[in-house]
Amino acid sequence: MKFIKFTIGIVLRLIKTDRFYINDILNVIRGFIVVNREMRTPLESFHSMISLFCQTGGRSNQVIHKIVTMFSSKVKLNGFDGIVPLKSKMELENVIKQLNEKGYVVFENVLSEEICDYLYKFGTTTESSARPLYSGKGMVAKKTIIDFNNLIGIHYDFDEEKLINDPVVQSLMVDNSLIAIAQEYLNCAPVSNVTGMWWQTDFDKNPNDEAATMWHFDMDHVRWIKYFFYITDVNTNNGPHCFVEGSHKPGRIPKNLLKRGYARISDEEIADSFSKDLIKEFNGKRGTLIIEDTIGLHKGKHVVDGSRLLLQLTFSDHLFGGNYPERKFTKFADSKVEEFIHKNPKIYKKYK
Ligand SMILES: O=C(O)CCC(=O)C(=O)O
Ligand SMILES: [Fe+2]
Repeated sequence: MKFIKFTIGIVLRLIKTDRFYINDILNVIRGFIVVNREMRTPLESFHSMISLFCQTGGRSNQVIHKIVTMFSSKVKLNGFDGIVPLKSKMELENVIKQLNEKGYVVFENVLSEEICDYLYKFGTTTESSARPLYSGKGMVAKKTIIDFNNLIGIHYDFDEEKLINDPVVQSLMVDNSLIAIAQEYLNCAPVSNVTGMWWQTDFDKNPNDEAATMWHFDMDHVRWIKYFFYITDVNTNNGPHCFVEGSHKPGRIPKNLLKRGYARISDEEIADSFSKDLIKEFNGKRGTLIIEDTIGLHKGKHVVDGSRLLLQLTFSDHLFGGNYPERKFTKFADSKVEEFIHKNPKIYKKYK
């Protein structure tokens, strides 16, 4: 009942305020029809979701998400044993509580030394795309194995298809604890979405908006959660991930920042808008996991000395959102992973 009242309130507000809203709402509805049929979101629908977000201070995503959860029941999991040390249901609930309140939770030593070594080796021996951000947009990324003595970009991106077919990354993608947290936080079946791993380097001395080294909120899906794993030790100089505590909640991002739309925001603007104690910088050893709702304001701090390797997994509430290239599992880590993926098409529907 509370939800129905809340939804009607929001819808009335949207309709009352501006005719433009109605177009956006219709575009989003059309987008859901198309994405359910074709696994592809029309660009106007995606833009309308972002526009509604900015105009309603994030409340529109809450409403759309509530509706999504009505059509996507949780999956049945075999407990929540996994890489995140959750000993009881209460510990799981505490993680969700902190995510709801603060927008992030940090766990140290989540990845073992062996896994960190393995992923570091992957990161130093596999080709990645070095984006030549320094010379402007439109330049083509160069495929290369990173050479720390001869850097050619501040951001080296690994191929997603390669990552999802790597046995270690795949085992994380099916990890019970990660899926349980995503499912409880999103309150629906979590959909495995963008997986990424990249180097951030000190190649360029200035913060760069394309490399996510400036403050921003993500808006690729309706609701989602991201897992950031540090694969190298991270200190204040080599690109710690940063987040504004509580900024994931509707209404918390100031209107003057939202008015600019889906744009990058400077340190000064953040300092002017939020008290110092809310601006978090996560320094941590390799193996650290940051779980975060990146609908809130965040950035990877600009690297001034050294480099950082980070692995990221995303779970969203729906495929509605930005369109990404099709991905395919071409091999499986082992028969258990394969069975889990096949038994849970709701989670892995993005993949062929
Ligand atoms: O590099 C980082 O720490 C932030 C990356 C980011 O903004 C994202 O993955 O959404
Ligand atoms: Fe981001």
